[in-house]
Amino acid sequence: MSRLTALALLFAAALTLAAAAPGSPRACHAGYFTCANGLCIPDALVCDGDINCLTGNDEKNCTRTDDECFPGYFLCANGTCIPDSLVCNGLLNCVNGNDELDC
Ligand SMILES: [Ca+2]
Ligand SMILES: [Ca+2]
Repeated sequence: MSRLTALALLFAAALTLAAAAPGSPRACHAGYFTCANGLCIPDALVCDGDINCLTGNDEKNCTRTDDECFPGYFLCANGTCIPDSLVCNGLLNCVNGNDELDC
């Protein structure tokens, strides 16, 4: 590899790094979630069932696992929560129907 090629590669790498820094969304402090409009809300308000970001994106892409449904709610296999009263009621309320399994 010639010295010129090495310099060109270094220059390209520097450009790539520089391009990644600006334009990235403004980060909130640790423990805070960044709303799409740049507002910061405490992590505890993310996926709590109430919309706290004006944009509502704190309640989007909420993938719940295990026992993360509110008390009195059943966790579907796709991560949504349905009221316990809908479990084993003869109707499929979870997308994949797992509320009607093991009845
Ligand atoms: Ca929320
Ligand atoms: Ca059901």
